[in-house]
Amino acid sequence: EGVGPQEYTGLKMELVQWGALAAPELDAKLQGKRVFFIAATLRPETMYGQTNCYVGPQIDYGAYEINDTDVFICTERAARNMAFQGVTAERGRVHRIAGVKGAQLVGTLIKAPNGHYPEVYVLPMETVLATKGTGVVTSVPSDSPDDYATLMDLRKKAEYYKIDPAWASLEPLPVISTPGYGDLIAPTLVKQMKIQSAKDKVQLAEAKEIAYKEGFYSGTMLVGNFKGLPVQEAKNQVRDEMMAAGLAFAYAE
Ligand code: A2H
Repeated sequence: EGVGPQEYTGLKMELVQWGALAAPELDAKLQGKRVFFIAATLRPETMYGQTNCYVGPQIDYGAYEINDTDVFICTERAARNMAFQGVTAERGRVHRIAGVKGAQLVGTLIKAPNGHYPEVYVLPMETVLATKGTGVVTSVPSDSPDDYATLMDLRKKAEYYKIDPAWASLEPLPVISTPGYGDLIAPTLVKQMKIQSAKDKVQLAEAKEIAYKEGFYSGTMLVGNFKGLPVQEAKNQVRDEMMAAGLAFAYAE
């Protein structure tokens, strides 16, 4: 972060089935549309390892009409940015079909593009910022310490977080190997640094920094079409491949 725009990959996670708290209202309002949750990521090469997706339970989201067929679920802020980045049919125009709180989206089943697990559930994450990206964060617990710590919290206290334990049951998968931290860098760091929960902000920030640098500079792909390649080479190739397949698009802010 700092100078210049941040280049995200906007991942199109297609709706499979609304959770009980969003259906039947959204079902009715979005009938006949293709609906996508849009996750903003800086690590497109890790998408093979998605196990779930996160939204902020207190955050306001909307269903935005993008063109004749497609509707995106994200924050209003992100929808406006996209409308000026050539994502919408009509430049600058944002039409909100429905509003929805993050908490209502929890339990929704969506597709995970490029994921080994083809479908994943939407789960709550308290630390999602409404002011960054799309407000939707796809979860890769193998490579993101934040994603892993939150997943462990959710598993420990499923009832408190009002989730079905089955929604958080997919296991982290090896995606990238690094010399210093093996095949599952995020779980390894969380254990080594004795991080207890997603509330351990200072240690998690440090773990995030290590995982990002180590993964980028020393990581090797373990899966996918660029298996065996250094992450530094694979990253943009995976991104280009996903964009060409219509699974993702460029999103900057
Ligand atoms: B990353 P930066 Cl595997 N609130 O994607 C909190 N976090 C958000 C967010 C928001 N509104 N929007 C995006 N993010 C997350 C993958 C990943 C990410 C891995 C490892 C590290 C990592 C899978 N989650 O990010 O502050 C998204 O998670 C660590 C840098 O704009 C996005 O990339 O630099 C990243 O944070 C963007 O963070």
